[in-house]
Amino acid sequence: MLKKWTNRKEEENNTSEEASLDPQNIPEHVAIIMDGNGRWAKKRGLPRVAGHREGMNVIKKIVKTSNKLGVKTLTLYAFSTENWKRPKPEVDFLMRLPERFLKAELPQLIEENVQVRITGSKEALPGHTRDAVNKAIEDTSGNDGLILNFALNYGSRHEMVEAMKDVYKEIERGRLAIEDVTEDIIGSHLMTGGLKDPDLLIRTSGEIRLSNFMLWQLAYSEFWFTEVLWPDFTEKHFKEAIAVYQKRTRRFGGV
Ligand code: V07
Repeated sequence: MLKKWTNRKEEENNTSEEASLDPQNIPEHVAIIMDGNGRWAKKRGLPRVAGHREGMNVIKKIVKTSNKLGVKTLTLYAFSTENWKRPKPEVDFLMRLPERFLKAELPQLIEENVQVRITGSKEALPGHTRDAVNKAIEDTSGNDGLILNFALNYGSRHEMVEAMKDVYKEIERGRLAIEDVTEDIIGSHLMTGGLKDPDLLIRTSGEIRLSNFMLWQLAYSEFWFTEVLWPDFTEKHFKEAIAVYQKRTRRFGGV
């Protein structure tokens, strides 16, 4: 067991050069916790919001790379239900980022056949944020390429509570029997309903935890953590994560 772990560490560390990827084993759904934006700014004596802005600029590169590699769904954790506790000026700034991002990128996203989606409660968002996001969803609803799914005002336990309430309601209305509640039924009532579970979770900035992100959906996913701060994250790091994923999931002719 210890030997296996040692081998695995060696393999995973041996990816510093540009990773060569197996096009047959690209993770279909990659989820990313884009952490370390505030820390990136602090290191440079800049306000936290400068880190958020820089972090936003990384997204377009990762979308491009995902498209190129054939990733089908990219979920990005943009704002958690806990993030409302941050200072109001920071929250106000963050709530302007969807508009800023979409103003700059939506035409390109449409061109690249990307479908914009949101996982999270849109009701609590400021009107200007909700409008921008709804427009992007609508304008890209005819596309059938990469699903770019922003987790926005998202919290996993809240999502599960809401899913269970929905299921209880169906039972109460006599549309569903308790005996017929399955993992699939619960899963379909989550905000990620139609999406496949992530194959790979990436978290930047050295924190080794889930922070209430997709607890149900990540049950069988591979996890890849890096010390790299999100604004410093590049295509190379993304490919490195996928290379590690491929090493871990490689099947040697068996099933
Ligand atoms: C946010 C930039 C990335 C680093 C992490 C936190 C800050 C893109 C969006 C976004 C959301 C929805 C949408 C289009 C773009 C975003 C927030 C924060 C709240 F439809 N980046 N980004 N939203 N950050």
